[in-house]
This record gives sequence, C-alpha cells and structure tokens, in this order.
Amino acid sequence: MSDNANSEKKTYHKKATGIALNTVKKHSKDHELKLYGSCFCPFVQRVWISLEVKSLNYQYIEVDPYKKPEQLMRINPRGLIPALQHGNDWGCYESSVLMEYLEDLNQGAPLLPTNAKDRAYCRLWSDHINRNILPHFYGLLQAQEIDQQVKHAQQLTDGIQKIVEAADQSGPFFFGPHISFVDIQFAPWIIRLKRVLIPYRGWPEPEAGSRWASWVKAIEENEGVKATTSTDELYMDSYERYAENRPDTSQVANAVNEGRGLP
Ligand SMILES: N[C@@H](CCC(=O)N[C@@H](CS)C(=O)NCC(=O)O)C(=O)O
Repeated sequence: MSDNANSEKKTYHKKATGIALNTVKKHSKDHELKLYGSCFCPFVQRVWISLEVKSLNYQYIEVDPYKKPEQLMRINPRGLIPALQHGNDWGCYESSVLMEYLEDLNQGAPLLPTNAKDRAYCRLWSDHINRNILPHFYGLLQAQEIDQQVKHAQQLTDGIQKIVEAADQSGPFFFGPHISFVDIQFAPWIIRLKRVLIPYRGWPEPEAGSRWASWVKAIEENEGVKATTSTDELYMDSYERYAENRPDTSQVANAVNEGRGLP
C-alpha cells in the first residue's frame, strides 16, 4: 500500500467532540477524584456516565492508552483505561470495578437497587453483557469473512434478545423507569451499534414498537449518556481500524482475533 493510501486511513480521535467536549471542559479543573479516559473508549464511558448520573464532582483527564503515559501506568500497570484516582495515594481500574467503587461511595443517585436479590440480578445481567454481548460486538466488527460476520451477528442478536427478555417489561430501562447499573454497563455499546455497527456492518435498526426499541431510545435520550457522547464522526473514524481488522489495533482486538476473553 502506498504512503498516500495509508495516510487516508482514519484513526482514533484524541479529543472529544460535540456535547462530550463541553463536559470535558466543565470537568477540567483539578479535583481529588480523577478519571483517566479517552473520548472513544466505551469502557471509559461506563464510568463517565456513572459520574454524570450520580452528579459527582470529578476531573476528566484525556490520555492516549496506546502510548501508555506514566500517570496511567502508575495506576494500572496493564496500561488500560479507564483508571480512577481518588486522593493522592489511591487508584484503581477495570470499568465494572470502578462502577462498583462509585456505588460504594454512597454519594449521588444509587445505581443498584437496595434489595440483595435485586442487586444479584443486576450483577448477573451485567455479567451477561460482558460475557455474551461484548465479545460478539467486536467479533462482528472485526470479522472480514461474511460467514464469520453472520455467525457473530446471530450470537450478538441472541445475547441482546436474552437481556431484553430479562428486562422490566414496562421499562423503558432495564430495571424500570430510571437508568441504573445494567443500562450503564451496556449503554456505550448500544450507542455504538448505531454509530459503528450500522454503517460498517449493516446492523439493523431496532424494530419499531419493540421493547428493544424503547430501551435504545431511553438510552439515547438520557442526559448522562448524551453528556459523554461525541459526534458520530468520532466513532466512525475511531472504529475504522477495528472494521478493517488492522494488525495490533488494541488489546481488545488482539484478544478477539486470538479467541481469548476480552482483557
Ligand atoms: N476490561 C477493561 C477493558 C478496558 C480497555 O480495553 N480499554 C481500552 C480502550 S477502549 C484500552 O485501554 N486499550 C489500550 C490497549 O489496547 O493497549 C475494562 O473494563 O476497563
């Protein structure tokens, strides 16, 4: 491939756009609670939405996770975002663990129900998202052969159908009228179905009038989701490397190509 053709390739963005950029600016001042993230990253967006929905005060720090800056490595030796720092001498990582941490602070709107059985139910369906939905999102996006795309599209459809059946029937969110833990676990990929999988893989729009359609609409219209979402172009550009399955795109892409669990 000529240098020219290469230079036309899109890559990940390094700065949020649209409403998310306003949110970044609003949270640029030094604060003891710091979120290290990247504008395109769905795992970061989970924690970011949680902070917004809880109306917590925090500082957002944009980092390039492929360059592994020192400040990120100090918190997460695996070099993955999101990472949270709270105070001078404490940091942690892993999006689901960070969502639980914010919940344990008992500040702002709770995202898990109070009843132990209901909490277990929410954790069970969060596990389903990580285990049975996300790997097929990436599998479908990275697959270059039609038969592999068909296989992952079917598995992704099955994973979504199961969680829709497990959701509160009146909704519109998973556990009823308000956004909560399971919605936020899934929301970043729900918005990327539209912005990435529809254009790159012809993923279908939700069927009008379905429970899935009302859930997607509620997610799209939620203030915390909107506040952390950039303009469509940012996602199209940032995911081109996944859609073309370029070598060494990321640890997630490598894991999917090697048939391993997500990092
Ligand atoms: N299991 C991790 C996954 C985080 C993750 O894969 N983040 C990506 C960005 S979306 C990253 O940091 N990639 C850096 C790399 O691939 O080296 C979580 O839930 O936080």
